[in-house]
Amino acid sequence: MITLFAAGEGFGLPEISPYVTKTEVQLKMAGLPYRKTKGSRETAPKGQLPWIEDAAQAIGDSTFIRAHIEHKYGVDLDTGLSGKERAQAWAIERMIENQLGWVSTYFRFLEPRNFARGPGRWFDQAPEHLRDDLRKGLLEAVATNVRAVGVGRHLREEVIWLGGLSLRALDELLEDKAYLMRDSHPVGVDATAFAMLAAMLTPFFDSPLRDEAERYPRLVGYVGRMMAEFYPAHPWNLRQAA
Ligand SMILES: N[C@@H](CCC(=O)N[C@@H](CS)C(=O)NCC(=O)O)C(=O)O
Repeated sequence: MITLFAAGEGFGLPEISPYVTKTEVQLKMAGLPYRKTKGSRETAPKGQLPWIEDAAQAIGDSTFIRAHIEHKYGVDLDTGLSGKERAQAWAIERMIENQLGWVSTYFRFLEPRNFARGPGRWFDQAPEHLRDDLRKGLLEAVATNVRAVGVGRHLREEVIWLGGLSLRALDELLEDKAYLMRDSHPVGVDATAFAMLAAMLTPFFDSPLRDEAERYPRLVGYVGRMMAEFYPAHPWNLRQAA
């Protein structure tokens, strides 16, 4: 059976990492049995989560994991899509991961209140004399990455604006359909979009990006729909129903 190495539940989400969420939803879409366990970046093949182990084969990175499961198990997560639609789905996924993901990281890590409430707590169980250095090290590493991809070079207001452009694009692409590419069923990119939008919409973090996302009821409804479908037992669904 496939083992999915994950970050685990947290931050009001079924899974802290949007990339793990993407992979988990894609495993569910493929109907493949898997077991999920907490993974560490230190043992991950590419130094990041998610990674999977499948019959002694270790595969890192959500996109390579998708390619592996589609190839090995003869699954097509974009079934029914034309070549052009597959290209569009890929472009949408790149926007989400390579742009919106960094904007989301900016607000999750670089807003001091959110860091203190979220990622800063990961070291609560570490020896007390190491905690501050561990927190500082993580923050510096993430800030370096966010700056390296360009997002961290902008003013906070500009980062909000950039995130808003992608949210508006997603809303326009979704239109009144149930899912991004098809009204009838979700495809591979829906796992990515759901994962990143849920990470932004979680009420756990107070963020101007969440405010931006909440301006799009169609996106909020979409996340609720995907959550109900793929994580029916998660408390998010009770909130939606209330
Ligand atoms: N391209 C990767 C991105 C994965 C990723 O950014 N994972 C984060 C967790 S959300 C991580 O492990 N970060 C630690 C690091 O980069 O050192 C994928 O699609 O799997």
